[in-house]
Amino acid sequence: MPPVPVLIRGSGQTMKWSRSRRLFKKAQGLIPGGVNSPVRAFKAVGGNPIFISSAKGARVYDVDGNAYIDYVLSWGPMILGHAHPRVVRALKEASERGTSYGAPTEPEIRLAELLIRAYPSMKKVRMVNSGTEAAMSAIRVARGFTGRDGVVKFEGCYHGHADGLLVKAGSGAATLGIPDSPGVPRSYARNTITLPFNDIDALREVLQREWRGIACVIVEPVAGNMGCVLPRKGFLKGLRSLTRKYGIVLIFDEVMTGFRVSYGGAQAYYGVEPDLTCLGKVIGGGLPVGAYGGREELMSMVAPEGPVYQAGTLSGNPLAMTAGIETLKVLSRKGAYERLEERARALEEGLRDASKRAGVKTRFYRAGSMFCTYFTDRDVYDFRTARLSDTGRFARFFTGMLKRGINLAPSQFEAGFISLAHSYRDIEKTVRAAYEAMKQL
Ligand code: KE4
Repeated sequence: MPPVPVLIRGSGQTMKWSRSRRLFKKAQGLIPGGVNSPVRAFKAVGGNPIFISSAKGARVYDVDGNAYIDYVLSWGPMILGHAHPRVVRALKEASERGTSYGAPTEPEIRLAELLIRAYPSMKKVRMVNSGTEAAMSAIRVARGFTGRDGVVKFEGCYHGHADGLLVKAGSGAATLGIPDSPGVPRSYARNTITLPFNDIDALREVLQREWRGIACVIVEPVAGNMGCVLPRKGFLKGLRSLTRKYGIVLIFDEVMTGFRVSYGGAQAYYGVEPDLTCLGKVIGGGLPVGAYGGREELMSMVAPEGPVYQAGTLSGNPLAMTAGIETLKVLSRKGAYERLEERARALEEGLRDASKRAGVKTRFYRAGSMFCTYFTDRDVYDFRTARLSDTGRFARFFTGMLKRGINLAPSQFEAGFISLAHSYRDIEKTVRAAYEAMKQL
């Protein structure tokens, strides 16, 4: 049993973080930046990250005994809430049968069936161990299938850290990418064209000129890595018709939106079918997982059926499959998404009202149970407009919420998430904390 956590102490003034501070100092001597993924280091919001010791339902508990209502949810996977009894029980039973065999297992078939049933655009699916692997592999399949090298992505969309995707828009009309990180060879970056999200005219113009060299267009159908940016009416349908016209593979990166914006992801939510889909997060129930799948003629390219090589020691790991299967079984129950929608709507209405009463200009965007509050008085529809948000104000808001026992994503350019475990009381507490934190901005 996790340590019995101390309840949220008052309005937050008594919140102590001394053990987290000590652990962070120690971690920094052993792990780059003290974390195993950069955003966790709180660099965008200042201060030291809180070290989590346990989690249950809608709450996480830090090593100093503080409790927080959690809207990070491990960056999306914990849609049932933390340590769901059904998932924990199944994992315990599975781990007693061994944790990995390096051989095919029945749970891989069961999860593949659940994914293919939920995503009719996927006729076959391959399990991998992260969203990065899913996106990297899907792009390789698109290149193998088309014999072309070029990739089009959109500014502010993140598809994992494969070299060819750590690319920013080239200067001027060239549009050819330039590396967005040291270590990415220019030769890789040159194959990637980066365009503004939601700008279908820019895509039309580039494809008219460059289509012969473009293997795929990859997009987050709802962009969750620059906050939460919704596709404009016609954008996704425009991607679909332009890519079809030029024989270009359309890849929906639904690592975040899959089973999040609806059980069938953004493609069901917006009614646009891609050629390949990347999944992750929710489908592993909190264990390392990714998947990519799509049209038969594309997926039959994948080794050992076809010539496009891709492999993984722990791909289809029985524990990750088990956690994923149990998570999707709970999500497929009648009323699950209505419950998520009701709570997400209550949070949206509450936060909009809190910012109005506090006299703070914000823009709130939501797709299903993923959302973002920007500190700006202008509409946000791409990376340029997202960056107009006052990140200093966001940082102060983030800290004010943390002190009041609310754990938000430590960056203005991340999405927040709600789980089935969040109660109306949790939402009320969150809205009250938001009003108090905004008043102090
Ligand atoms: P991973 O390799 O982190 O499993 O997945 C990469 C990825 C791919 N596609 C989308 C749409 C994603 O959102 C992600 C990862 N999301 C971030 C959150 N912004 C993970 C958090 C982190 O990097 O620590």
